[in-house]
Amino acid sequence: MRIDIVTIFPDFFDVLEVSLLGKARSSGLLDVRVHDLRDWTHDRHRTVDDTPYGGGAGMVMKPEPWGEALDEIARDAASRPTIVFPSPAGAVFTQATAREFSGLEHIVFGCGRYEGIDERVFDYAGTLGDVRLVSLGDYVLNGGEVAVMAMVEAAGRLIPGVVGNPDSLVEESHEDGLLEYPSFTKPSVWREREVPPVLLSGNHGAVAAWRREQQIERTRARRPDLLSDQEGRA
Ligand code: 6GU
Repeated sequence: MRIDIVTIFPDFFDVLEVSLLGKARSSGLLDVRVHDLRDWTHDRHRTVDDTPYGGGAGMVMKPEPWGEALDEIARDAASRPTIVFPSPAGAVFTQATAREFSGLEHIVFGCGRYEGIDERVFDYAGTLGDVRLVSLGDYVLNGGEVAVMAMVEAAGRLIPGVVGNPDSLVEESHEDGLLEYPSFTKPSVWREREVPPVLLSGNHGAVAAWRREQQIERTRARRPDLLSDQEGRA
């Protein structure tokens, strides 16, 4: 899978070199290329923003550097990429989105800063690829960089071969629409706290039933919205 990231803070993505994703990159499963948006400016100050038409606070990212960046990155691509703009005004990113992204051949992420990107860029990007505006959740970040990091990690770990044991992906929170069951390891008693006895029983059926119960109970207590989503699906 190829991922291009366009940002005014390329150093921010240095952390993609470590851990599981770093390994996936060096083994060739993931081809991540980080680009500095200012490389597509032509003035001495490498300007990427300007004041908003109609007035108001803050600055807006100029369309020209974005247009040149997208031309170069998306046009040299073998096929139409998916072009993702992280935005608090986008559709919420979920495990289903991560799964979808993990199956794509080529994703271009465009990280906005300031008060946003000139709206015409999204429309132009649609001539080069499939455009998606995606939000991490209902809160505001200073820019798209942290959101892209989260999306790359969530999607990247679902690429076959990136996570060592594929079984560990199956029983995770959100894969079946429920939160994960609680986990315990040795010792069986720690600071007067006991591991639930059923987990020491050796009865695999009883363990599976208890874990399912725990999943449903925690989801009801912490994320009742997920249970109503499921009823909607049934
Ligand atoms: Cl994707 N971008 C920004 N700037 N803020 C956010 C977000 C994205 N998702 C939640 N808040």
